[in-house]
Amino acid sequence: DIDAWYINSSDEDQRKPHRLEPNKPVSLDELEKLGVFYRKKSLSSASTWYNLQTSQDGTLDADIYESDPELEKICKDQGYTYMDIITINKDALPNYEEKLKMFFEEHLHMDDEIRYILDGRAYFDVRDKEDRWIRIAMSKGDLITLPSGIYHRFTLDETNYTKAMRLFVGEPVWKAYNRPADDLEIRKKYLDSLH
Ligand code: KMT
Ligand code: NI
Repeated sequence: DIDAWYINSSDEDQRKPHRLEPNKPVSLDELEKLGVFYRKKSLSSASTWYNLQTSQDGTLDADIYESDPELEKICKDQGYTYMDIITINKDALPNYEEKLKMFFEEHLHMDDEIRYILDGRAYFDVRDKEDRWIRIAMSKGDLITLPSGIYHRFTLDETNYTKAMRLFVGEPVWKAYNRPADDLEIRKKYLDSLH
């Protein structure tokens, strides 16, 4: 019921699932221990949500994001004061190829990366404690928070299209620090938070 798995390191197209054989799924619990907040729209029931850090169980609806009381509540509770929308496909995004390449470079940020998928699909990859890649499948209605200091990357899947809301506490800072960024205080802080 959760779409996360360890990936192989083959050089094949980054947009492919890259599952191990046999598949090695990753649970919500394991993601939570990495500080990854993943609010997954249930595959089986539109009104059921798996939720990590809070006990909210309301229903987000990506079709009414402009006036969704549940989204408003999350923003209020979490202090998200900024939001914008990025459409990632060839026609909609200027410098498409270049940006996709940037997104797929392993990096970290000084702030949490918060994304709410409004349409389409995509993958976020995060490093676990042993430095292995975990791939998290995102689709319409899913919300994810990657903690500041975690190494991660982003890619479209084979459908080549996603539309995502980017949320931020305060003024957005998009700067990415490509790996290695181990000397940054935020990286040390993140590693400390793991135990
Ligand atoms: C990032 O910093 O990894 C991104 O912004 C990914 C693309 S936004 C869906
Ligand atoms: Ni990022």
